[in-house]
Amino acid sequence: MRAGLALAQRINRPILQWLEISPRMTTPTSSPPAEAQARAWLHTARFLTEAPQLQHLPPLTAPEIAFVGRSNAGKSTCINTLAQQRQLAFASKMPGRTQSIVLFALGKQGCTDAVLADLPGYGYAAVPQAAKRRWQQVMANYLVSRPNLRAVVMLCDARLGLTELDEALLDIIRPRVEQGLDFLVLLTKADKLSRQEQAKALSIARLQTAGGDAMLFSALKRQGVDEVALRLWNWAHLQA
Ligand SMILES: Nc1nc2c(ncn2[C@@H]2O[C@H](COP(=O)(O)OP(=O)(O)OP(=O)(O)O)[C@@H](O)[C@H]2O)c(=O)[nH]1
Ligand SMILES: [Mg+2]
Repeated sequence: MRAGLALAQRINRPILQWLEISPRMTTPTSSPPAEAQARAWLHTARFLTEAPQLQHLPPLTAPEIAFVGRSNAGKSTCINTLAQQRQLAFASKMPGRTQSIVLFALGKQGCTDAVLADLPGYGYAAVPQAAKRRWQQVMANYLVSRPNLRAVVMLCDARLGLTELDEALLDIIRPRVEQGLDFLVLLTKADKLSRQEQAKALSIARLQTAGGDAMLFSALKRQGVDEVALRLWNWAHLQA
C-alpha cells in the first residue's frame, strides 16, 4: 500500500510540475510574435521624399504600398497609427491637408525594404473643379504606372462606405489587381458606429468590392491595427 502511494507520488510529481508550468506555456501572449515584428518594422517609418506628380518621384525597387481615399478619410492618421508616431504624416481636421505624394521608408536605416505612400485625398467639395481633375489625374497616373506598386489600401469613412469616386478608383486599379496587385479596403473611424452598424457597413463594403478584402479600422480605438500591420508586413516580405 505504502509502495503504491510512493509510486503514485513519483509519477505524479512530474505531472504536477508540468501542470504548474503549463499555464505559462499555454496562456496566449497579448500579441503573437508575428504581429510584434510587424509593429516594430512599421515603427521604423521615416520621411523619404514628397512630390507633386508621379514623374517627380524617385524610381524605387522596394515594394510600395499606397494609401488612397477621399479627403479626410483618415489616410495620414492611419499611417501615423501604424507607425506608432504622432507626426510622421500630416493629419488634420481640414480636408485637403495632404497635397502631394509623400513617401515613407521602412526597414533598418540604410536598407529600405518597403515604402508607404500617403496620397492626396480626392472628392473635397471646396477644391476648384480644375484642381480636382488635376489631382485625380495625378492619382490615376500613379496607380496605373508606378512600377514598384505592390498593394493599395483604400480608406473610406465607415459612415459613408465606398462612394462613387472610390468605386471609380477601383475600376482604375482593377487591371493591376487582376495581375497580382494586392488590395484592401479599410472602413475608418469605426469608433463612430455601433457594433451593429459596423457589421452592416462591412458587409456592404464587401459586396461593393465584389468579395474583396475589407476591414474595420479605428485609429482612436486601435481597432484592426495589428491585423493591418501584419498584412503590410506580409505584402512587403512575401512574394505576390
Ligand atoms: N474618430 C476618429 N477620427 C479619426 C480617425 N482617423 C482619423 N480621424 C480624424 O479625421 C480627420 C482627418 O484625418 P486625416 O488623417 O488627416 O485624413 P486624410 O485622409 O489624410 O485627409 P487628406 O490628407 O485631406 O486627404 C482628423 O481630424 C483625424 O483626427 C479615427 O479612427 N477615429
Ligand atoms: Mg492626409
